[in-house]
Amino acid sequence: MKMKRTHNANELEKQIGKEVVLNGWVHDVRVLGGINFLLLRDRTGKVQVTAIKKDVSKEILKIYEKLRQEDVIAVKGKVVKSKVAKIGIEVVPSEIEIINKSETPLPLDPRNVTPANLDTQLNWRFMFFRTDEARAVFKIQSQLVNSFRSFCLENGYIEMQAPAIISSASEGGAELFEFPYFDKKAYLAQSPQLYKQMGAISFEKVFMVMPIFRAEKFDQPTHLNEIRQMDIEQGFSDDNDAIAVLEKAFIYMLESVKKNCKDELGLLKRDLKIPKTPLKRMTYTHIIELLQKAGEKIKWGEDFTKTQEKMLPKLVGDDAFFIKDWPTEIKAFYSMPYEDNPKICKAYDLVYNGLEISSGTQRIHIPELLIKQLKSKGLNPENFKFYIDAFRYGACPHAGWSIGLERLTMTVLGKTNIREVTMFPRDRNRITP
Ligand code: AMO
Repeated sequence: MKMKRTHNANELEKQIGKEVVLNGWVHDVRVLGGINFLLLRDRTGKVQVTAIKKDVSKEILKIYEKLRQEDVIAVKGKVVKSKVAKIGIEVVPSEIEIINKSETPLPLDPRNVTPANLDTQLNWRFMFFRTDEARAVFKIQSQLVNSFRSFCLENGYIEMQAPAIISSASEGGAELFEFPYFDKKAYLAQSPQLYKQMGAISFEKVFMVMPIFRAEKFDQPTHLNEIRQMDIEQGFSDDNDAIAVLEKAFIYMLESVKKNCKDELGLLKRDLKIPKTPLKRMTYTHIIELLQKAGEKIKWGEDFTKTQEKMLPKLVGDDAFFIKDWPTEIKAFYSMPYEDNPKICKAYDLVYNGLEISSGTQRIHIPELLIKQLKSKGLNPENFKFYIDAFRYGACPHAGWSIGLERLTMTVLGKTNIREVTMFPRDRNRITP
């Protein structure tokens, strides 16, 4: 590579009349004879490089003939004002270097002239990343993760690093990926649950972002076998304290996307509305009544189907709301039951645009109660000894929650399949690329 970039495509406005070097890809090329165009793309945008036959060397014209979409190039040239180019600026080339040729035909057209179907997008992920749409989706996802981190750091949480190799289930036995670990069995973490609790009873306020793994066999547009969870856990807190923090974090993240990703939202034609706070706190029992009134066949004690979840915004009258006080039987073993009615527990979900994007509970910090709950779920307390014992030495009451990054991205962008907003989705049928 002879010519190193001096400017990005979006930095040319102040360079009119000057010579620059651009590095990037051939997004499009048109050789018309008298006048030849190429559209150079880099991570900041696209700029037209125009060669009029009478103004440029023969060599440049020969290179235009050779250029193909997605070739990697360097262009040296003068920045000039343009009446035809979209951004009002173009570059007249004095030298073009082909750094690396692309093969043809392309498996997918990054110009999106004919959009590829989802399977092709997933098979050719790196090529799909070159489309404007992918850039917008994943910039917004990056903003969501980073705003979660900023929220936590601004509010005094410590970032924890929880293990991905674990020795016992953290959410229930059925969905574990098991693998041999020297002379023992080990599992891929279903969540950082047990570890964030041990963090919170010592550091008080912790957060983490980590991949988690679920061996769920079904094939749903809302489920993957590997996702990223954004978790918080905090001491001296009950369910209502944790719900209040979840509300703040959620709104903070949406506002951050709205403020910092205007162009990306525009490109995706997404009018992101920030839900009004306080969000409604509905009880599980109330939601069951609403569903039953709407003609759904669901009994108290059952979880909602995804179709029923989709009906909820209309029934509740809001895009985002909490559902709290769930039946203890359908929530994880660590959920704190109400003292006066142990049939329900201090658990909560955040539903946004008809999908559960986050859930959490106040935790059981009393060892004997924890042992009882583990047994009632058919789990062996022996396998959880290190965790139960952690609550024997001054464990403060604590609560927390987890937001699924992919589900949040999906609902923020109004996408219908979680794979669209996952860089390299892992499901039952896909472990490549
Ligand atoms: P839960 O299992 O509800 O709770 O997960 C929390 C959030 O993670 C996301 N999520 C998923 N997204 C896509 N595909 C999946 N298979 C999948 N599984 C989970 C969802 C969900 O709301 N430890 C508790 C949280 C806590 O109590 O702090 C837990 O993991 O967005």
